[in-house]
Amino acid sequence: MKIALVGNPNSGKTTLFNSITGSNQYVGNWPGVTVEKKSGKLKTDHSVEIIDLPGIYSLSPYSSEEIITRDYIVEEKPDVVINIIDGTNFERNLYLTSQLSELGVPMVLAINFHDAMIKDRISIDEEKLSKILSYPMIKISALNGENIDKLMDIAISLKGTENKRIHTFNDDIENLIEEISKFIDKEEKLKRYYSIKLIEHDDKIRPKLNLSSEDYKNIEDLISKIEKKYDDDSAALIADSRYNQIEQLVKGSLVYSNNGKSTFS
Ligand code: GDP
Ligand code: K
Ligand code: MG
Repeated sequence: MKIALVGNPNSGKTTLFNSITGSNQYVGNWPGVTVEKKSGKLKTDHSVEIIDLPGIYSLSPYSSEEIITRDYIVEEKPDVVINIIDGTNFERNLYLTSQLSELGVPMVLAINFHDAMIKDRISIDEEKLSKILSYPMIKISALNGENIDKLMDIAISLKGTENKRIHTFNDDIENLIEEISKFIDKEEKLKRYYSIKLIEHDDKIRPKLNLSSEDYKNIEDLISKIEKKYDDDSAALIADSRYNQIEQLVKGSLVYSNNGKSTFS
């Protein structure tokens, strides 16, 4: 099976990758670009391939790293994604998590830098969070190996499970996604992803869809209606909605404690 490591730059992907693959590594380049491609075999089970994907902040196509990562997940379909999160920058890292959850791949959230979180007295209410996020979640330290074996056990156990998405937009945008999905001839669980990409005016997605210029005109008409109603650009509507949800989520579940007592279990 294939497990892909996905996360923001400097969230600890390569540290984790090195720790779980040891010397069983292959380094190359992604086709057509000079971005490094790293894969390897899990030390404890050689039938598990690990892919260290380029670090990214979002799945919007601003860089070749972002395009490589999203194309890999959508087209190569790893069995499981480990989303590595820098626990000391939790809120910022969750933006990518929100986007990743649209890709239809089972996912576990590895909240890394647990050692640094303890030092900084940052506590995350996992129970509250996992109710809303509906993903398994585990605090790890890629640097000192804490909970790495448990993380890999969880990841392996997720193969073949249903992926749940995190985010629900307001009714107008959900209806828009639904309407645009009807134009998209892709497997059911990816229609939503492509539909959101079209709403974001992500042109890099166009070659992957078989849409006529008439389709595009109809889609654009649907998008314009919502843009007029909210007097905002459609990509901004999508991004703002994600940021707002994450802000609410973090408000109720992230605790910065400086009273000298750690609240970790
Ligand atoms: P990547 O960009 O996601 O591949 O991140 P790296 O694995 O290169 O890690 C970035 C930096 O964070 C390096 O200096 C690592 O040593 C450090 N790092 C990674 N994981 C941890 C951790 O769990 N705790 C601490 N304290 N540092 C870490
Ligand atoms: K790095
Ligand atoms: Mg790296």
